[in-house]
Amino acid sequence: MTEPWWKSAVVYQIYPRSFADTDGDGVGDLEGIRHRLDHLAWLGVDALWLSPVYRSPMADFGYDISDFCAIDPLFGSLDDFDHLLADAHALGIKLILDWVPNHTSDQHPWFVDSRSARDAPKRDWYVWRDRLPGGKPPNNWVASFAPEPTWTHDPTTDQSYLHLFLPEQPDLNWGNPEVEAAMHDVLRFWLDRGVDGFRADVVHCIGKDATLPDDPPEVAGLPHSVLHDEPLTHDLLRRIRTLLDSYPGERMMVGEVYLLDIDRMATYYGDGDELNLSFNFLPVHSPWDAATWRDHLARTEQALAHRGGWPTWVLSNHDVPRHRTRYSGWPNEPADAPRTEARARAAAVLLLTARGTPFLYQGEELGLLDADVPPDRVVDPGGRDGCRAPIPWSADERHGWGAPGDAEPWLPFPPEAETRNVATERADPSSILHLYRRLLAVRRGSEALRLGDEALLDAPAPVIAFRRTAGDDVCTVLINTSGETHEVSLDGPHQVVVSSDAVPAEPGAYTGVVGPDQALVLRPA
Ligand code: TEU
Repeated sequence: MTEPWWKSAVVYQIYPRSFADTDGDGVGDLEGIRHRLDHLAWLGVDALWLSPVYRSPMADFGYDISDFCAIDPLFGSLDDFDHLLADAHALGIKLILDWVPNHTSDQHPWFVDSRSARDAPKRDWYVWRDRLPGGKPPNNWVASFAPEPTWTHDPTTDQSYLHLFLPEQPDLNWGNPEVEAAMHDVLRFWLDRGVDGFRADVVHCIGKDATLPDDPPEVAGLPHSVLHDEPLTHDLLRRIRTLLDSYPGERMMVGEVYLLDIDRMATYYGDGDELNLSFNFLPVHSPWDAATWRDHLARTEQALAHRGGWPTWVLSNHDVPRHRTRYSGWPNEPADAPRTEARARAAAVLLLTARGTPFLYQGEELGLLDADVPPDRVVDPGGRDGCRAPIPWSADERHGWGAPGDAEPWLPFPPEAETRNVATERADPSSILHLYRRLLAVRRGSEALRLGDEALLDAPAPVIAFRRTAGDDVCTVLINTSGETHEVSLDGPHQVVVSSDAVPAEPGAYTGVVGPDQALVLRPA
């Protein structure tokens, strides 16, 4: 049986504002992505996920959508989108879109109608409640980004509306069948255009118990979005899955299920009839430490195996500091110390060899650190600007962003952009960019790495060791998270296929040790 494409694919997340700009306004656009497809094909990724490009007032940089079926003029037009999709497909690259089902912009015509009167046709498309006595919000839920109630009182109708995120992002009421039908129509609109699937934003939040019960006091300070876990959502997901499966070509959905509990997250795969994939965010919030990662590998297998669920792995995205930044900061260690790059390289080996679908975030293949964003350039209400800095394409001062006289990019560049940019790293076979490319090529050529079983091996405490097996194809992976050399004895002689810190010359023999911050992919000799 052939496995669906999304099990063996490597997905590359594009944050369009910061990827590549063609019109000189300092904000990336769809044409920018299209012009760089050759580079992504050279790198060897299988699929792209685009963060939202829909019409939006940009209160949350596109996650507040005022028209789900239009491209924001900042990014281009529907024609540009069709052109991008066709060119990506011509290169054999799939394309998935971000779908934001939990909320709209407060400027969306649906919400404009909803807030206009208590008997407005779309009143019930959103979640409206009376305040409690004393003017208190209807429940104790806490919004993301700021520790504020998830409720904003609207004087026009003297009721409050629910928003798990910004007040500019009112939550839809999926309990209303008209909302469900309208959001299915949005999926169909893009499926009919040919997209290969969706990354579904906070999709675990869409089903809501109409009584909206308080969060328990012991967790009541946490954003409600990381706690929300309602049975109703599973019914909604099954119907979404039926819709996706009614299209030819293995259309898929990966859910952003932001529950920091792998067993609860795993329930969103249903019995193979809900999400195709779900992000696993625990590792994103973990240190670079072998014991922790062995636990993630083992627990992920346990949680998903009995459901036939397929794991996902992610180290960075547009919501958290980049992993090279997170893995630095050891006492007295500056963020750009040599070890931080070595760790980022070792982490790339882990990300691209663990069993499951890896998601790369644009720029991690360059080893980027977060940008240092001075207070007068902060734009995100969630404090996430650092990881959203523009991609440096070249060594010159503008790094590929417009011509002299054009607008400055919307955020400052990351550190070291004179050397840590696409052109410079492409010219240097020892760069981390070339390491990612080698790993992607080895992965593509190995059934074991793409789809094989995974077994943890015994190794010294600071070394993560596992074996991937598919028939005769066997790959052993050793990842040293420490600054010391460790011996790891294997069953028989092995060849080094990829070393995180070296340019591959002739494949060398494994010497029985893994060096400081080094990761190795090995095959039996
Ligand atoms: O993020 C959801 C989310 O809950 C976190 O990533 C969030 O940053 C964290 O909880 C802060 O409290 C998704 C998108 O990825 C993010 O960019 C959007 O801002 C958010 O949904 C709202 O659409």
